[in-house]
Parts: sequence; structure tokens; C-alpha cells
Amino acid sequence: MSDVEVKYTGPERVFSGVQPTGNLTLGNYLGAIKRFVPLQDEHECLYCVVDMHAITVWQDPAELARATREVTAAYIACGLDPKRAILFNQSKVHAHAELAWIFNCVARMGWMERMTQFKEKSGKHKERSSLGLFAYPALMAADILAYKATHVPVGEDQKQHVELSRDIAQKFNMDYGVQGFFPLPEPVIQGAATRVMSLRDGTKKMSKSDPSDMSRLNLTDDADLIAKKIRKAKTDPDDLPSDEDGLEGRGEARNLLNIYAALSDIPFGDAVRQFGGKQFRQLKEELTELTVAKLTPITDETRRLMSDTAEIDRILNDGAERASALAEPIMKEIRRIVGFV
Ligand code: AQP
Repeated sequence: MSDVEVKYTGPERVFSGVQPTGNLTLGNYLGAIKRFVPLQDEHECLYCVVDMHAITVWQDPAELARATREVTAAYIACGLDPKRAILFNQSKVHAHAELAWIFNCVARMGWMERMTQFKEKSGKHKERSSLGLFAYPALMAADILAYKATHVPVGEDQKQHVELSRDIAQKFNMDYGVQGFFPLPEPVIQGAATRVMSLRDGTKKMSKSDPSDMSRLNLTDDADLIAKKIRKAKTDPDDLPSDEDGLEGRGEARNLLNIYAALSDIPFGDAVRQFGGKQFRQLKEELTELTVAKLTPITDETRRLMSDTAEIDRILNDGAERASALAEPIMKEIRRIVGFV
């Protein structure tokens, strides 16, 4: 499919989301939330806690509710302002489910079968996965397009899903003869740490649902735990190289330097040069100090906000009302285009 015929002329709008599926990791922070913050100064932004995505794999209901509030608190603790950006949870705005069904009928089975996340999460037991896990990218397309969002800040792992949202938007526009109705959303993937890797395996993504807690840094970890996890992070026997070529095949070294660069807001090459010829021990000590300094204020503020869940619920309700007000006129047009009376 070519992009040429599509002329979307509406305003720029940002949408992204995080699943309330456990403790937020440093990967979620560096790959997504940290980058959400400056965008709120330049664009209309919607940041969603995607609880409907979360239940594509089993979630304990009480834990889901707790994690939904905790992600909201973490959003605010990381610097999102609920007065400027719209913060809400997905299940409160019905447009997501309604448009997802329409997109289930637009998207093709073959497109979904190619999605790496489905293959990874379903593993060898595809037939025992939920239908929701398979259809996940159609719901994600609905999340974005219910607001005609044009920009989607995500980590590298979600790039394929945003690209699928573009395909769905384009097919809808073509099938219904409404060129330019939906924008083709752009993934926004920038910065040093768009893919933070596991501390135990430099070839695997750092993830909330990794069975080993030692594989990740959680936004709830205290200073002692951060120090322990970084001290025990996997390394190799050599000293650190002085240039990026020397990192070839050294995933763990690359990852720790990447995290250091992203947390200190310096280019990756500068971090490589800073530690060139030094031992891992030195990098680990400085990384621990930096991580504690950056994460502790977020952890403390998240905990403080979580002590008033009524206020978090008020913020989510307010956000959901504002999000619904944006989505409803778009949904009205969609129902008319599809032929729903
Ligand atoms: N390791 C990572 N590096 C960079 N970015 C990451 N993101 C997640 N992990 C990393 C980005 O965080 C945003 C929210 O992710 P999500 O909660 O929707 O789910 P995910 O991508 O599946 O992340 P997890 O931690 O691996 O969750 P589980 O274990 O529940 O599946 C996204 O923008 C993502 O790119």
C-alpha cells in the first residue's frame, strides 16, 4: 500500500499508553514515559492506562485496579500534568472497544499472525492464548485512531504495532472511500534507550512480566535493591571499549552504557568515551548512584500520590470525560461511514 493518496489535514495529536500489568520498569520509563513529558508542552496529548490490553493475559482484578492507579500516579510523578495532558484509563472510554470491533473487521488475520509480540507472548501454545491477545493490535489501532492521533511515542518493541495501525487506517480509508479520514499515525521512537535490555540477558527486552525480578529495575525499587540488581547485572570479562565498534557482540555492556546515557541525558557515544578502558565495577558504581538519584524522587512521589486513591480516581474520571468528548464526534462520523443507523 502506498501513502501517497492519503491527505490527512487535521491537527497533530499525541496518544500513547502503558499497561497496568505489574511494576513499571526502567524500560517503560526511558522508552516511553520520560519521553511523554516534553510532548505535553507542544501538543495535545492523551496518555492512557491501557487496562483492556492488560486483560489479554490473566490479571487478578484487585491487582489490576491497584496497578491502574499506580501507573497513573507514576505518570504524574514522572512529570505529566493532568491539567495539560489527558490522563485516563482505557476501559472508561467506550470508543476504544467500539472502534476495536470495527477494526477487527478491517484488519486481516495474516497481518495479526505476523506480529512478534503475539508470537512471543503466546509461545508454543497459540491455541490456548486468548482471542484478545491475537486481536491486541486492532485495539491499539482503535486507541490511537479514536482520537485521530498523529504521533505515538513508544519503545522500539511497539513499532510493529504502530505500523499495523497505519495499515488499518489506510485500509479503512480505502475500503470506505474516505481518503484522508484517518491520519496514518507515526511512531515516535527517539533517544538513547528506546530498547532497554534485561540485566540478566543483553539479548532480551527488560519487561514487567519477566519471571526474574533481578532482570529489571522497577520504579518501586529502593536504593539498596537498585544497588544489588546493578551489582549483580550480567557482564563479560573484558574492560569497557573506547568506541562503539568495540561493543559488537557485547549486549550487556551496551545496555548498561545505554541506560547511563539515557539517565544522564547525554549522547550514547559520550557515555562510551567516558567509560572507555575502565572496568565494569566503575560503570556499575556510577550507574547505581545515577539511577538512585533519578528514580528515588519518582518512587517517593508515586508512593505519596498512591496514599490518596480518591484523588487518582478523580483525575482518571476527569481525563475520561475529556477523552470521550474528543472521541465522540469522531465515532459519530465513523458510524455514519460504516452504515450504522
Ligand atoms: N525494555 C523496554 N525498553 C524501552 N521501552 C520499553 N517499553 C516497554 N519495555 C521497554 C515501552 O513502554 C511502553 C509501555 O509498555 P507496555 O506496558 O504497554 O507493554 P510492553 O511493551 O509489553 O512492556 P512490558 O514491560 O514488556 O510489559 P509486559 O511484560 O506486561 O508485556 C511502550 O511504549 C513500550 O514500547
